[in-house]
Amino acid sequence: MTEDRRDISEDERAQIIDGLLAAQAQVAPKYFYDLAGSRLFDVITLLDEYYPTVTERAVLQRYARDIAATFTAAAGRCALLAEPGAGSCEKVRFLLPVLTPAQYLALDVSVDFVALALQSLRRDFPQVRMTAAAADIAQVAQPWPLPDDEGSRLFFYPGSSIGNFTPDEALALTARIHAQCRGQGGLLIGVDLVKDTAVLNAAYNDALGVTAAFNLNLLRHLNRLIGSDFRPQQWEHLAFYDEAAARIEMHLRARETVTVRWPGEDGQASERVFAAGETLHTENSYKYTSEAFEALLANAGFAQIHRWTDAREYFGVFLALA
Ligand code: AVJ
Repeated sequence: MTEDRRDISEDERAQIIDGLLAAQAQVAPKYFYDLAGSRLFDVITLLDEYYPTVTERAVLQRYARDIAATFTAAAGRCALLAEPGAGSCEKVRFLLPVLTPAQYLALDVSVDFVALALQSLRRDFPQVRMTAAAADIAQVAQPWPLPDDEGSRLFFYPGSSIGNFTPDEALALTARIHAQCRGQGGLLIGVDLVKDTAVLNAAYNDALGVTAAFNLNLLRHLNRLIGSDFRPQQWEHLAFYDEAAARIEMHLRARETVTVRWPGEDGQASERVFAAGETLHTENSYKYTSEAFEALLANAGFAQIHRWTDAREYFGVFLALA
């Protein structure tokens, strides 16, 4: 792929600018993922310090058969396997051979990227009908583009992407998924678990500085999206675990006084001054205890919850049945 431009709507532009002007400046973590950002995230998943991806993969690989059998026993044959934020569609490869759904639907903000991934997935699993559709599941007002299928649905949400939502938002999202199960089927979701603070801090402060580059790359993406003039060298990566909130916070901290400008419309602010040390909050990554996440799923309406983890209990894979 040579192009990584995604035009944003007036709404999204206004949201970004509101965030830059807020007392605690902030930007939504979805803007990490331009082409360079997606590549940098792929490198993060290969780092020694970043345990979530390898750990989840190991759990899925080891227990896929068990997970599929548990689902099928409760819900019958899977008619639709739907994956929000499917991206490269790599993790679903563990499920497809054992779950054998009639249909696989990959949802993502970037359909082009997913459509490409589906090409090779189709070759490996020709018996499954596969479609890609555009959806930003963070937009609560937008309906998901689900087919008018019948039978049981399994929603697959791996990668602990749920950690980017606040616990209240996570509850609303899983309740919405529960409703979309229509009383049968379920949700298979990967969640990063609370653990030793040093392990968590290391995962977001890697020795090679890849996470720092990933964080800083956001500024270049913003420059392209809204025409701002952020200079990455004026900012530094900051990531820390807040035990009370059970979340990693990522920020970009101004190394000096920084004035950021962007083309404004009449009467609207078109710059923000950051004092030295002031930050732009770029991400929250919530961690859960198994008990807390099971309680959240139960509150979302799910009747039965199963859990698989690694030996260190670093990462949880939860199957919540409607
Ligand atoms: C893709 C949201 C699961 O929170 O660990 C990795 C993103 N940020 N390193 C995470 C991320 C910094 C990641 N998620």
